[in-house]
Amino acid sequence: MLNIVLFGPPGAGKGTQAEKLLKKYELIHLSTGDILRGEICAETPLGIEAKKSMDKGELVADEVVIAMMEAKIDANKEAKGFIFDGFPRTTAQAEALGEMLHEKGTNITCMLALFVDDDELIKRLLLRGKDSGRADDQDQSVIENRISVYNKETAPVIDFYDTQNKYISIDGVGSIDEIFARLCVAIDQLI
Ligand code: B4P
Repeated sequence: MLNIVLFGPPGAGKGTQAEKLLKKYELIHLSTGDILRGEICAETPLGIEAKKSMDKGELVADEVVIAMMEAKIDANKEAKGFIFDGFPRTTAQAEALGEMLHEKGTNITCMLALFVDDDELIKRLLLRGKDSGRADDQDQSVIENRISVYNKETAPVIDFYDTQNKYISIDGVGSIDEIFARLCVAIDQLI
């Protein structure tokens, strides 16, 4: 199986690139952000609880996200592989994902980490906020909090995969097609 962790700060282009990668490599796209927004839309108890954290730019509790992802992996037993977009976002999530995949006889192939400077991230997210309707994209202080949460809680996940020799850094600035080409070169060297 080809199992990719697509990683990067908020607005780095994870969701954008995941859409293109899943078509080329025939993978199942699991975006925790999209799944959580689906729960909010459906007004489920999980969604109502998650919204409180997401609107402030904070992370949703590890146990909630881990259980949610395990159910999604189990529901896609025939998958050729997965793109994990926005997950894992903490070292605890990375450890749990490793155990889940190990139990299913597979593991993470690589972490592709997109790097984009903070000014560009803020610009992209405010632009998306104009028509996305996402509360977390509309307020610059919430965006800055998301970036700060990323630096504190999420960036350490790089070390987790680096020690396993699975970490690959990718320049996330440029056109969407240029960045896609960089990601494909990295993946094609592994398969
Ligand atoms: P996510 O939905 O994962 O959202 P995101 O990181 O903000 O960005 P995304 O990846 O979707 O956007 P993209 O960069 O593609 O998370 C939202 C919230 O959910 C989190 O803050 C947290 O509260 C919660 N959550 C999610 N996962 C969690 C987890 N595992 N644990 C706990 N909580 C979790 O694109 C951004 C914009 O840039 C777009 O408008 C796009 O068009 C534009 N763009 C993309 N590439 C570009 C390029 N090359 N040039 C110019 N613009 C570009």
